[in-house]
Amino acid sequence: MIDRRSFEEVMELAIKKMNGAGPLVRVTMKDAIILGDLHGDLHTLESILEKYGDGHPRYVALGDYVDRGEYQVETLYKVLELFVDGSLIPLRGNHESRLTSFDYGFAEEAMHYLGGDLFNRVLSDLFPRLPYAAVLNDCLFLVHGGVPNPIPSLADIEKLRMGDADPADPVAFQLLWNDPAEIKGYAPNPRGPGIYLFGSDVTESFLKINHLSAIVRGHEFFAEGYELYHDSKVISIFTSKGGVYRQTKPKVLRVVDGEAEIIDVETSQVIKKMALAQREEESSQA
Ligand SMILES: [Mn+2]
Repeated sequence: MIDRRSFEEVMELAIKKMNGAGPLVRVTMKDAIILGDLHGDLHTLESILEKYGDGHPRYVALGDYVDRGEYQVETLYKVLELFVDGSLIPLRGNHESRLTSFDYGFAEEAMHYLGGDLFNRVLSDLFPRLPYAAVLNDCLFLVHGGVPNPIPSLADIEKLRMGDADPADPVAFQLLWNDPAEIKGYAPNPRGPGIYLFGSDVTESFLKINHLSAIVRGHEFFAEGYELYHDSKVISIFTSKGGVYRQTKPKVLRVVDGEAEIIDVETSQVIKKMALAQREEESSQA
């Protein structure tokens, strides 16, 4: 188990590094590995690191590091350590918030291993500094949940206020909480008030106005570790077999050479390969 002082040290370094960074990260990576929800599954994270090594940067993680799994504090610690050394960009998930921490296990584990003061700093100083979304290679939109209602531009997302312990702005909140569905427009999401399901036309418009080719997100559990929505324009990735997710086959998404590959973490098998349309080329040909 990590001692409090080591955790505090890494957290302080991470907070310092996040200071002044905005809600939207723009990043270019030649060979990127994208991780879905980890939920305290340290073993899966470690096996990914073993297989794909480090790089600067190499990984983007879509949030939900804590709650539900067996090693929440250690998983968060590892994520922060990778962020500090420059190999991983951590986004914020809906579980990086006090709205969830007290109901799904993180509060209990963190109070036990870190103590109340440090746990409170995680909630008030660390989680609120995590970015809401990233754009990878000017092509992919990476986010924990999905497209908010009404459809925002990237400029709208860049203007979101950072530092909310619980994202109060409806756009920020929905980026972390919304889910895709095979519908048109928006529908109320059974997850709760202020949360929406977004349809294929929403995805199309969002990608079009922002000149992007696909959305990669986490937030939903699938036993196979992934799901494709909206004609594969929304790729949902799940990377945990911690706690209640024991039966999952965790996946990562590798983005390399203009292709996105869904890879099974345990077998290293490429399950699906998708060409990433270059929006700019398309429009210049039109
Ligand atoms: Mn989630």
